Amino acid sequence: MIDLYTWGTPNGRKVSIALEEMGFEYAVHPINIGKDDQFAPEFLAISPNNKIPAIKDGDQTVFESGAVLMYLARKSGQFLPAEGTPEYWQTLEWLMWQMGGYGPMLGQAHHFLQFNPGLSPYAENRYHTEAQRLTGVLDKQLAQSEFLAGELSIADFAVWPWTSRFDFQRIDLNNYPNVKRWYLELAKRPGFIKGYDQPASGNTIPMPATDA
Ligand SMILES: N[C@@H](CCC(=O)N[C@@H](CS)C(=O)NCC(=O)O)C(=O)O
Repeated sequence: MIDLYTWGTPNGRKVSIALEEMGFEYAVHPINIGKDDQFAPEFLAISPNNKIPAIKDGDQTVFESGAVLMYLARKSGQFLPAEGTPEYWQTLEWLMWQMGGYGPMLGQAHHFLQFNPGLSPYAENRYHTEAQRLTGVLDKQLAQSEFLAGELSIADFAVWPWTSRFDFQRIDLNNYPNVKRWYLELAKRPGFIKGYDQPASGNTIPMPATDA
């Protein structure tokens, strides 16, 4: 049994989706980041940067969602191709792209466009432009590949939950047909549906507007 410390955010959902898709049994420990649970000493002992998600597997703790996804892929032997193959490196490229760019930039887009609109036109423009650029990069990759790195992988688990916040980013997925195709295909999977709603509170996957 793996202990998952999480909240209903894109970074948290990456790991609950992975746990579902890999078929692990896990216990969810909600860390309400709106109520500062992430600063509790018991949680900081597992995740010293006071952020979800983190896991505990026996004596092993892992924080940082990219590291958690790699840990789970290795433990399950799934969703990360054999080490050293071109597909392995391609999976890590897109995982690092998410961890270093897509996630952090979209996180800022959420702050300025969704939570603090009107306060900083410069920041709103900067992060909206970056959200559009990054979604364009994703669209180009998905035009030539069903999933980010050939087969379904931890790279898709990392990126998809961020794409699902397209409304916060003021992104119309109809303008990115390959992203929309990939997003909707994954949204049908039971592992994504259940993993999206962790901690369980009745959250359903957002659907893009239908084409006019
Ligand atoms: N690089 C980290 C980012 C994690 C992160 O930003 N988590 C947010 C929720 S999505 C959080 O816990 N925020 C609480 C805080 O900053 O105090 C990861 O990928 O695990």
